[in-house]
Amino acid sequence: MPKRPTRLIIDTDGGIDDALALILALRSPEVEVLGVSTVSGNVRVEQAAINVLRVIELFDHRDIWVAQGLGNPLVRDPIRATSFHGTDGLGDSNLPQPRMRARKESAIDLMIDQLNKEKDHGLTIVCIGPLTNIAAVLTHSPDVSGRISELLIMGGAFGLSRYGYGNVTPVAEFNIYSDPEAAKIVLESGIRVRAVGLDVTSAPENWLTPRRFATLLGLLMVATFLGILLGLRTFIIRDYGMFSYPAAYFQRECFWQGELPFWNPFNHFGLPFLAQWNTLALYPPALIYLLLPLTWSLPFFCLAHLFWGGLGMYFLARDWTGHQLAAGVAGIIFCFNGLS
Ligand SMILES: [Ca+2]
Repeated sequence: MPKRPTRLIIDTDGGIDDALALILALRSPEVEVLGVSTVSGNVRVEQAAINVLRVIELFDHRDIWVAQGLGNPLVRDPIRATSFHGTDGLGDSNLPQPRMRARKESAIDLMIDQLNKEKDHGLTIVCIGPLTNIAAVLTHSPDVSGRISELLIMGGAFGLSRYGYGNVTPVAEFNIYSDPEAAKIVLESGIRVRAVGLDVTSAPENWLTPRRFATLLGLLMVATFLGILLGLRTFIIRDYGMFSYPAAYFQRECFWQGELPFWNPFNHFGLPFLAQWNTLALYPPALIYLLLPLTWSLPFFCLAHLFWGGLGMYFLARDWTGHQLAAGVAGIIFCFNGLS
């Protein structure tokens, strides 16, 4: 007999990742979404409801109830993440405004009603925003906690993996940081909680395997440097021909006249990014172009510099991904990026 889909309520603060989670749940045969409650967090609670309705209408799931929960954390002032999620919370995606409306009842009451109806199997509640709403449910109606079969939380940073550090402060993750008092109520309530923290959600192997990473970088290289790979273009155009040669010439002359040109604006022709070349005179291998004829010492210096940079990127990427191929592609890309 096919397994009965897990019935769940999603509690969300309306950000981009929340929309993706909602879409995944709507499209998954393993779960049945009964309702979506919104909470203050990434965006205001009203905007979160609008965002949920936009997604639900897009996927034609008008049977699911949507209701607003609490508009502020239990004790503190809200913090938002619109700089990350866009002013509308959905990356300013311009999805059409919804025709459906959120339910008039509070999401807290609807969740309590829904849980009271679930005498046999219990419901799973998935919280992907701050835990304000669920804390309010447990405070107003503690007896419903027995009808929550599982509470799944996307939140926290538990230091269990090398990625388990905070994204608001070094130790605090956004959802927990937004309403720590609510988190305390929920985590101490005794209900079965499974928390998926940044330890898991930030670990690159969970979203991009080294093989996919290498494939993406490889495709990027082909797309970006097609002309160079086909021999139709040379890469030594801008940095070498237009900027670095005159800058190096200027540096070399200064050097031989006993001056280090760090603050001399003539050395970067009024182009602030070229100021980086100033400090190159301090880089030990730079001695080669300061001491020897520029026509061959500067290209040699540039290529060696990129080679060492690429090698550094290789070791860094190998350390990050533990994957030789991905690290090799990253190293080559780094060199190409510097060459262009
Ligand atoms: Ca969220």
